[in-house]
Amino acid sequence: MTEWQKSACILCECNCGIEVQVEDRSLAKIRGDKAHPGSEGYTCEKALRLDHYQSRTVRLTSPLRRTPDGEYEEISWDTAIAEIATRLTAIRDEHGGDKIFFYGGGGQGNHLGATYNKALQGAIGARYQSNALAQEKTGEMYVDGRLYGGHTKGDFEHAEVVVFVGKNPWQSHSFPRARPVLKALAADPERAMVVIDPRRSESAAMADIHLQVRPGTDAWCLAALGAILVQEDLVDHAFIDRHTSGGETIIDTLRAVDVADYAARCGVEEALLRETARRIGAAKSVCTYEDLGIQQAPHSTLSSYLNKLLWILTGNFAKPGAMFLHSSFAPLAGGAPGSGGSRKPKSGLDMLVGTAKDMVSGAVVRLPSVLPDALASRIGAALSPQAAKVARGGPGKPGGPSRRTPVTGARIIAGLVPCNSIAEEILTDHPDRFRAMWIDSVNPAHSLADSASFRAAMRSLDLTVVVDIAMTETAKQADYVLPASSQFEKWECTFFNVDFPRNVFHLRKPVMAPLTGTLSEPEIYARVIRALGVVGESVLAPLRRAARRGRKQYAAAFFLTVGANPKLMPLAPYLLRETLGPTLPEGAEGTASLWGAAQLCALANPASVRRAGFTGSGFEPGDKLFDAVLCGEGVVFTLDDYEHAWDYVRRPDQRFTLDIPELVERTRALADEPSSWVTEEFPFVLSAGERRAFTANTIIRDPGWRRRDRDGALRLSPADADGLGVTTGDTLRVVTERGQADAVVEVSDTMQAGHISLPNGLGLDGGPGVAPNELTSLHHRDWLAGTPWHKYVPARLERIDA
Ligand SMILES: Nc1nc2c(c(=O)[nH]1)N[C@H]1C(S)=C(S)[C@@H](COP(=O)(O)OP(=O)(O)OC[C@H]3O[C@@H](n4cnc5c(=O)[nH]c(N)nc54)[C@H](O)[C@@H]3O)O[C@H]1N2
Ligand SMILES: Nc1nc2c(c(=O)[nH]1)N[C@H]1C(S)=C(S)[C@@H](COP(=O)(O)OP(=O)(O)OC[C@H]3O[C@@H](n4cnc5c(=O)[nH]c(N)nc54)[C@H](O)[C@@H]3O)O[C@H]1N2
Ligand code: SF4
Ligand SMILES: [Mo]
Repeated sequence: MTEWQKSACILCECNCGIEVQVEDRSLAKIRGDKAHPGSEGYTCEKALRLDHYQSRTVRLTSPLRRTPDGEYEEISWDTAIAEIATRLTAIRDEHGGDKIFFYGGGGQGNHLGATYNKALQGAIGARYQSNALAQEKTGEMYVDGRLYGGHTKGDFEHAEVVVFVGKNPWQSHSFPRARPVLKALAADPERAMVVIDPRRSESAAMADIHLQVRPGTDAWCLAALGAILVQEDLVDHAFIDRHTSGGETIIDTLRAVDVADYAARCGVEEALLRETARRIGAAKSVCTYEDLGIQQAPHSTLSSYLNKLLWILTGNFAKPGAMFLHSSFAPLAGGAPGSGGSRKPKSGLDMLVGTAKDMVSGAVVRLPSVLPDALASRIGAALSPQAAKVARGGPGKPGGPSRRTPVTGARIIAGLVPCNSIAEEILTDHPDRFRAMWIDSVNPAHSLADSASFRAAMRSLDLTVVVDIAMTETAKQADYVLPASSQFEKWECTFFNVDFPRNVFHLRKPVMAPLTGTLSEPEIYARVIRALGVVGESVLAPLRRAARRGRKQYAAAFFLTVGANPKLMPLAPYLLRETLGPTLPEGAEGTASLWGAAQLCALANPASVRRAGFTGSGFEPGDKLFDAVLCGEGVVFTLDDYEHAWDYVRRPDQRFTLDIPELVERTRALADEPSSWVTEEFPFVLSAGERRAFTANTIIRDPGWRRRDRDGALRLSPADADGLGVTTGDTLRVVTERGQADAVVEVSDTMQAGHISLPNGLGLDGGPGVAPNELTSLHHRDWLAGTPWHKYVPARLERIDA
């Protein structure tokens, strides 16, 4: 009998807990894990086909080096690491470490390696990075940062009214046990589900109210809903007075909106908009979920703002069924959400160093005798001036510092370069252009707008390194390809921990040995950083000795070492891997960075972590939390009550800051702006990249995994099909300003005339379907966040026989 081993699904950010039986390196049996505190046994149909990822993927088994004739040759790990380290060093010395750009670092299921990716950035002096969040979520992050300084989510399970904006949770999930929660919502006559989507998606088909907007017009729809709330006085004035500031200008702006005109602009009956706003205004609890339908469409950031105003104006926060801010185990992006109250860490480490310093100055622990004198004296110096201050960075500047990219001056949000700007920052002879790119756990030559430009950008760089399990579209452009162990062959986790009042973190154990020739990311990064030779034995040896004496000694030694030498801070995960790692179970060395994350989490959310059962003083709660997650099961790491959501607001006055001048101004301007961007040449709106039953970005490359829609059909309305004289099964050519592709047609009455849709993640290795970003352009992007208009690509359709 093979045993059931615990793991998680890696196909979307829900990371549902699963149990698997392994036979012959295959995931022979898979079932939902009933004991998992987040998913409680639930999975969708995709998880049951994860073996297509594990054993039906053509895996990389050796580091590869590109030869001058464009082929790839196998080289040893030692050669690969040595050559890459030499070339990174040379580029840093000639152009500066900030010219080495980092893209990715983790996917839907794997963020452990990202901690070490960050350490490599620190080791080489990189300053610019990005990942997929900067082509979907940075607009929302900008608004969140300005409003309250954290990430919000909704209590869908208990809400009376749920509003999905450009979100199809039946297929894309994004919250625990999505389908049972949606079914319960739909079945209950006392509750209501509202879906805003130009398409009658699976979720829209179950909804009580479907606002079938014209594509790209959500800003008008949401502004009209807000306007009705204001004009019909459905606003929760007590909430606005008590919990917000600066609301007057946006409320006045909404009062002036011509609802009838905006209804006409977005193509929804005014009466239906009024019914919707009244339902929202009357409900005991409302929560919303916005996703790609607005985040990858025109006015994306503005729509995020207007969407959030709906639940803010009606006081739907910090109560059952409403919106909440939440803790996080570790931040997902720079300056990201998730620490309680005013104790906003400048960076995680600053804060922990502060605690170590507080502990030492408060004589809670004594300076470890194992530290050499020289180090001890530097610590002494570091201790004196601002010991306590470091621990409390105070409330964040709204929206974070306004950093810009070096060549095009694009706005950097949450530390991420906008994805559509990356190729532009490279394909130039500007002296500040990037010279090298490190790419891990992502497939940007497939997933970023305008694939042709991204390929050209990769080829023009002095060095590109790709870390992946497979020879992807991106790997095929790289100078070096490094083979990673799969997510079932190593310790893994994600930082998609966004729940409340119970938040769950799941560190997974490997369920089988690594495939021969592959390495885990923590090991790959440790080897590269070692080869760079940036940290000497004089730092590492004392920490190793401290680790052998126990966690308390180690904690003090570690944080004081880092505190005394701030240059080591960015390397902290590496230091942990090299010094605490050896004391962990064999093969688990790479989990050492999570000890640091657990410490930060415990320190940032002291009461919530204590309520979750991790008690004690100083570094004890963090230690206990780390030991708990090492068991390999989902762990509730923070426990709150609904009103504690206020503790996560990062404002000195704990109020929401409603006035975001540039967005208020643009809200006002909507009255006179165009609400359609198609042309005579490209009259259709193509949504390039819909989530369907069997899509999962490009995580599973074997087309055989799709039970339905194998070819990834081009969906279009019966009216358009008639107009073109095509029927299901025919092939049409989709032409955009950037490219063209042939696609198999599916006539579908879920589509409105003029709107066509292709799925995401197809067209791999010459297999079935269209690679959507062969059709998208860089300049179609949000005016504020630079996020792409993947859902709004002007296109035309041509008959192939014509
Ligand atoms: N099955 C599956 N699930 C996934 C993924 C996957 O690849 N496959 N990927 C995961 C990831 S990375 C993400 S980010 C999420 C994304 O999850 P979603 O955002 O739910 O996914 P999409 O299907 O891309 O887009 C949602 C809806 O936006 C609608 N839409 C298109 N244009 C507009 C518009 O102008 N306005 C409005 N209001 N709606 C519009 C589409 O019709 C679609 O129904 O899904 C996650 N879950
Ligand atoms: N046109 C269009 N473009 C889109 C979208 C859209 O809707 N339309 N959606 C966008 C969205 S929301 C997202 S999130 C992105 C997703 O796009 P990307 O962020 O590029 O991510 P994936 O396509 O999921 O690629 C994941 C990669 O990780 C690799 N991998 C799997 N396991 C491991 C591992 O353990 N280690 C390593 N090193 N690699 C591993 C896989 O082989 C794969 O190459 O696409 C975006 N692009
Ligand atoms: S694809 Fe997402 S919702 Fe489905 S089982 Fe996997 S993690 Fe859960
Ligand atoms: Mo995504």
